[in-house]
Amino acid sequence: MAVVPTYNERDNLPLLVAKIREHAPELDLLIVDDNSPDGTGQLAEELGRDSGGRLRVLHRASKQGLGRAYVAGFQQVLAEGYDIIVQMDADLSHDPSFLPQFFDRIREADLVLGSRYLHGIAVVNWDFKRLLLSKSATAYVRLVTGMPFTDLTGGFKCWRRSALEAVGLEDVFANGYLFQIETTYRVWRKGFRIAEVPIIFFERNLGASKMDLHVIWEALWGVIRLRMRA
Ligand SMILES: Nc1nc2c(ncn2[C@@H]2O[C@H](COP(=O)(O)OP(=O)(O)O)[C@@H](O)[C@H]2O)c(=O)[nH]1
Ligand SMILES: [Mg+2]
Repeated sequence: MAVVPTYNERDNLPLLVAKIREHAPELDLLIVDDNSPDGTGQLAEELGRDSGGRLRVLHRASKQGLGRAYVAGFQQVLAEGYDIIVQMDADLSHDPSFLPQFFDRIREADLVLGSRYLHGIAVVNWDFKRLLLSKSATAYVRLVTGMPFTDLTGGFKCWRRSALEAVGLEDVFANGYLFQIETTYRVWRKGFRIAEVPIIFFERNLGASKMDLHVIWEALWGVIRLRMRA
């Protein structure tokens, strides 16, 4: 099962679904749409009708952020009984051609993180400033939390059910990049097996990013808050 949050991703969603079908034909999809003004939710419904039950949509009333969308989506797929759960963005930054590597690694791990920095730097279409921000963020998180991973703000991950249950989704407070850090931290602290696979991250070509300065502040303070609660 893959959980994919969307907000105004009309141009990207059909391409994403086609690529997932190509690289992971068995994968079910749950689109979590926050009532996108551009009609992504209705488009997802249409894609779902052609999918033979493979693609479903969770409609939410309003935009409440990435973290809240994931919490709702994860809770639904856990209740439905799925054992392997992928999370990925809808904007094609996360290329479905990497999915087989996640499925391979999850056989001996509880959580697999897609990393842009496992072998050098694998990001396409980022300027130096953006890269520096991302690299510094991971360095900062490693320093504060002690987690040893090479990319801690990425959102391309694969969970084993037991690990996702152990996150304690109802207690997750983060919503932006911190959401990615917090969920990994919560299972790392409990001793779950975490592996990394190399991915190439492609900055979106279509649509607009929803991340803003607030999200960076949330992450800066939030990491310290995470550490203090531990
Ligand atoms: N449902 C929902 N999805 C969101 C929200 N904010 C971002 N997303 C989705 O989360 C994914 C990552 O967001 P994006 O804006 O591309 O973040 P960036 O890659 O860090 O610039 C995309 O698929 C977005 O459509 C939100 O408030 N609600
Ligand atoms: Mg993006």
